[in-house]
Amino acid sequence: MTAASVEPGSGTATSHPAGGTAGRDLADGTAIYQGGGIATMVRNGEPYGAIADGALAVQDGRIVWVGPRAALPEQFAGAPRIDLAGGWLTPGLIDCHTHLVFAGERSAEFEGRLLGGSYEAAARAGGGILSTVAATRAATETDLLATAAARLARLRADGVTTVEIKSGYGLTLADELKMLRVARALGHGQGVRVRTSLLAAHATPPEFAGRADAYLDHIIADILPVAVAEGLADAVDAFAETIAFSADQVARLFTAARALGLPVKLHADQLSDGGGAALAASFGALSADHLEYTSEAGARAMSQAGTVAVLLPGAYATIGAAQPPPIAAFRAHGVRMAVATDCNPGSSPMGSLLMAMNLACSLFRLTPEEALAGVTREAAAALGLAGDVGTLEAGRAADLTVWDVRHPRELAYWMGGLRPRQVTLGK
Ligand code: DI6
Ligand code: FE
Repeated sequence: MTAASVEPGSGTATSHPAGGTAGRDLADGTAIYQGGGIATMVRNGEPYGAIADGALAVQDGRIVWVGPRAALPEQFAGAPRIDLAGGWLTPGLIDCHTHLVFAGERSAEFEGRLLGGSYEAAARAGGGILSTVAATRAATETDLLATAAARLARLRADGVTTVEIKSGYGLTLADELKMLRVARALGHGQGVRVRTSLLAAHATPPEFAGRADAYLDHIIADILPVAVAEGLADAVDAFAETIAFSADQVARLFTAARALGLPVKLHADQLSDGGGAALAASFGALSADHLEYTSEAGARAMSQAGTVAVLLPGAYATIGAAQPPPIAAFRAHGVRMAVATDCNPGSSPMGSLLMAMNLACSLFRLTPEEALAGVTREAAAALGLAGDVGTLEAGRAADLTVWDVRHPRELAYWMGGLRPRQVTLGK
């Protein structure tokens, strides 16, 4: 671990307790975390980038120094201390794939699958995504904000400080913008960074039934440019699948997105191998997500493009998928792996990123270190935020989570019930 320092700033770091002891109000904007371990998640050869007896200095919401406590520079001698009390400090967690804004719920579909139905059959019968579209169109912005805020609060109580939120249950200009405005509003005042993705290409809406290409034209001509002009979309996403959009259609959308300067991401190879991973890679996508059916060639293409594999064990478990993503191929080709909740009412009604970590280990055989990297360093990369969050290094935002655990592997080990002692959003 290289220790580094920068010029002191001024201002106040905000602390947002998630139950337990509140963070100190840092009147002069400076504080030193010490008295425990620091899982920096920096790739420095140490598991978890760990510093067993570490110190981390925060000024004005940014990390300005990290290293062994014994090496803390003299300039911090008088700064207030925050005692880790033998616990561990990690980066704030990042949920890099959610559909957090939606109305209604689909427990009947869940029950139907357990009585013998399938996810695709429900979608083809007009249920599935389109039933949530109907409910979301009918909901007011106020109602959507209230229900999504409650879901976000649960994620935050898990230690999440950055969350990606997709549209995709509106599928008209007005309703997609409504969803994105709600997502943006969630980023104000709840102590969480929000990144938005326009997922208008999630399903073909009823008005365009049988005319997916015409709907694609509408997205490209009417929805995408307005979402960009209004500053509501940080990325463009699509669902490439036999029950959704073809590779050619996705390519058309991605070409338009890239022309407007937006990065892309893709729901790829979730239910079948449609070459989605390689398609995403060919557009330099930030991430390709799901990937249960991705081929070896797809993994290789992702590695070459630097496209992050976002693993979604909640959807895998809920749908009862036939095979897990090709983790061995991702490892062999050096593909970066993130882990997320995919929180949505159909395939992954999951309200805990810690649970997603646990399932990624149990169901996909990720190591606990890979799982923690998957919700910190690699999740940041999946959102294009790698320089700012996801690791504990000088110059990064002081998004910090304090855990009463003896080892960082415990974050993936407990099946529910673990909560951080303190969650802080930096600047
Ligand atoms: N794949 C998923 O897992 C979610 N969207 C997608 O493209 C599911 C969305 C839903 O079923 O409502
Ligand atoms: Fe999804």
